Amino acid sequence: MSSRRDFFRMAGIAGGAVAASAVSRVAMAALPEPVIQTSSDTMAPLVPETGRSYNPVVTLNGWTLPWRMNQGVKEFHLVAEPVVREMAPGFKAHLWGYNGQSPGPTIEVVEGDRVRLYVTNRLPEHTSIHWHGQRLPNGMDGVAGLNQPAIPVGKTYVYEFVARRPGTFMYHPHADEMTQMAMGMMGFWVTHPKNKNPLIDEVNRDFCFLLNAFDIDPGSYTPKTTTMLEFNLWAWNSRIFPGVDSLNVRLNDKVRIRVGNLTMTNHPIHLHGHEFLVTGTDGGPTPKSTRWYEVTTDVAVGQMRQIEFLADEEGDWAFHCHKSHHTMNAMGHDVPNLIGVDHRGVAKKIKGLLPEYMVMGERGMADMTEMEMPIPDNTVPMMTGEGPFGSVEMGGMFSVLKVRKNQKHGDYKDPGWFKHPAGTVAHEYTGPLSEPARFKSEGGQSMPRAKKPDKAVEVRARKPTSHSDH
Ligand SMILES: [Cu+2]
Repeated sequence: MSSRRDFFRMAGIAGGAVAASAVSRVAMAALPEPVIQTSSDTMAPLVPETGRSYNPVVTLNGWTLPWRMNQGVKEFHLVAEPVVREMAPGFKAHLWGYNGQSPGPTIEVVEGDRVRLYVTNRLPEHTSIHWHGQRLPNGMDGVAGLNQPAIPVGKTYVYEFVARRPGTFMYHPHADEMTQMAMGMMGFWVTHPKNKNPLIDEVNRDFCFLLNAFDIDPGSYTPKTTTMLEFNLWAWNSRIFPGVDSLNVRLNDKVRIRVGNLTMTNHPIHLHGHEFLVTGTDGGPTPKSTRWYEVTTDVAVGQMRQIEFLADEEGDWAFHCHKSHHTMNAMGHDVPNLIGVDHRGVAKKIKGLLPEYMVMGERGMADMTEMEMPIPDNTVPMMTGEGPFGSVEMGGMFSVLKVRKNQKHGDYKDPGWFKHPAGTVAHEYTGPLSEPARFKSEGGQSMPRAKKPDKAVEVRARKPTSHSDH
């Protein structure tokens, strides 16, 4: 476990003083120096040095913001600013965020803590922060125009409230939200319970991340902020697979994963190999009588969900959004389904004119992952990620839960690929094959049509060429 000092070193902190013109001399003296983080790595959990102790969370491809204790008040300093986020290796996006990253740092406090948050605006336009899900005085709720004036460019505002209930929360602007959230402004907030809470179990691993989405044209760097549904990058904490770190745990660890959704559609989050309970929602811990086991839970827009399970099956288990378009990167949608279409004649003619022309799609899209197709600078292939058995054919909202017998307590390092025991991997069958037996119809329609169509119509499944929802 690393100390807070180690954390500072690892994080490569480059604290920047707030511009003197932005704040008065008195406020300047009172401001804690902002901590800036420029790496998109998953940082070690921030073990609290001051205040009540708790078991800290691990933010996937993110970090927790250190605080200053000032006469019993936990003081944080968030800086809203343009940032460069590496969304996947070799792919950098120009986003807006907090303290050097999008999403901003996770804020961790304990139920009952008095919290003071300084927010400095280094964006080119005004902003505000809404503390999503918190009980707080109305004037601290952060809706610009309704609860407070927007924070002007260059100014610092102060929010102060008591973290009244334990649970999973988020923060995001409530000023020009469409632009600012599409640009990546958001962060996670965890309030740990003060005392032993009968509805909140102790866990060995506690992970958190936000679901977010961007529309960035291949070859460009800045998201299109007017997009409502047709996003092309579906991200966890502004990272897309294979850029999303794996969740590494020890066999028989009790694991909690907290997810918040700040996209504009729902995400059914699915875990392989284990059943989980939803132990918390936006409103806090769920009553035990309402919990049941499942392997997929839908996280609707603006919601938070906490899932918990015992990691008692060794291996590399896929963990992803179950909407198949959300496990893809930068894809076009105006593509007809070409399965079953024979291109050979036309391909030959086109190749005469365009020697680079390639046929794709007539056997499905899997070929895409094997093709050495030239892609524009600064983007990622649509489906990618090399596993131990070849291409994983995934992108976007996808990661891997790695359960290992020899993963040490508190060790979050990637253990590499699972070594399957002999005889436990699906493999080719090479024995004799018999003719398939066909079933004969036994039942009948309960309400047959009065008039039968003249001839049978055969329908082939084909995706529509454009669609407005996922
Ligand atoms: Cu999804």
